[in-house]
Amino acid sequence: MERRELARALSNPQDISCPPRIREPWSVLGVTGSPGVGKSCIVDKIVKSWVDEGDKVAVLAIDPSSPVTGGALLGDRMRMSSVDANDSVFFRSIATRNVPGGIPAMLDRMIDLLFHEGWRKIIIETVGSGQSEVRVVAVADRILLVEGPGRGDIIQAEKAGIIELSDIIAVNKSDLPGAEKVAQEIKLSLEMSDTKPPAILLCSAESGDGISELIETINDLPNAKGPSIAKARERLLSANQEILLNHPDFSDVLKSLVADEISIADAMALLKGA
Ligand SMILES: Nc1nc2c(ncn2[C@@H]2O[C@H](COP(=O)(O)OP(=O)(O)OP(=O)(O)O)[C@@H](O)[C@H]2O)c(=O)[nH]1
Ligand SMILES: [Mg+2]
Repeated sequence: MERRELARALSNPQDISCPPRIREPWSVLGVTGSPGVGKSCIVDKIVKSWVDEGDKVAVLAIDPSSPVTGGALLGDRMRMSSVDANDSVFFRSIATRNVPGGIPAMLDRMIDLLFHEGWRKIIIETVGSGQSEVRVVAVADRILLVEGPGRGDIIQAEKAGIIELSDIIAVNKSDLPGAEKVAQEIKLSLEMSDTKPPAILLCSAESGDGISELIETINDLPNAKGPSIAKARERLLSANQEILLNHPDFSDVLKSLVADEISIADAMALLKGA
């Protein structure tokens, strides 16, 4: 498929029909974290490294314009970078407003198509650490959480369950004071958890410190046949949400709820019916 054709197909994800991707070896890396922590800078390094190894890499950036960076797109940076990766890199920004059926379902289809078209490494970058980001990033096979010094977002990520979902946590901006402290805090908070803790690495996308170690750790993440409990849980919840949102009577049921004609239990019964 030509790039233009691929772009067009990705614009209509509801029409995509291709076989589901093979999950082993893993191919989809989710990158999440608060606005401005350096996700795109890190993604940029990962992309370069994978392209150097001969991979074709597709990057899907979910709602990439954040108030912090003023919407500086990864794609722009990549085009300016010294690596001539044009044939091996595919970028796509995805707006998340008004997606019927929810974003995870749409993403899943897009990823299957990209995989089918030979993009064997796919990165999803998503901002934030709320409940909806958890759902989005759970589509990925492996998850990198990016943190930074002086933020205190770690508690938010913890609450939303992102830490539980993460395979690696990178504390970026290690060139700035406070990064070490954040890494220590994360380690401490993980001591309480009963699941296998993710690797925690300090790095600086600015100076390059720790970046090759980070990429090596990502590359060495083991292949697993199925998702972790935490990922499976989020995928199941997404699928359930998709059923509700795609139900032909969804808006009618909403109206009946608003008019106080039915209860939530009635609504659920109606929406499961079809
Ligand atoms: N000092 C320092 N600055 C960094 C580092 N990594 C990224 N930055 C800067 O942090 C800012 C945000 O970087 P991005 O990579 O765009 O961050 P992001 O997490 O993708 O941001 P959003 O997508 O807007 O949420 C930019 O000005 C970068 O130059 C780092 O390791 N050290
Ligand atoms: Mg970004």
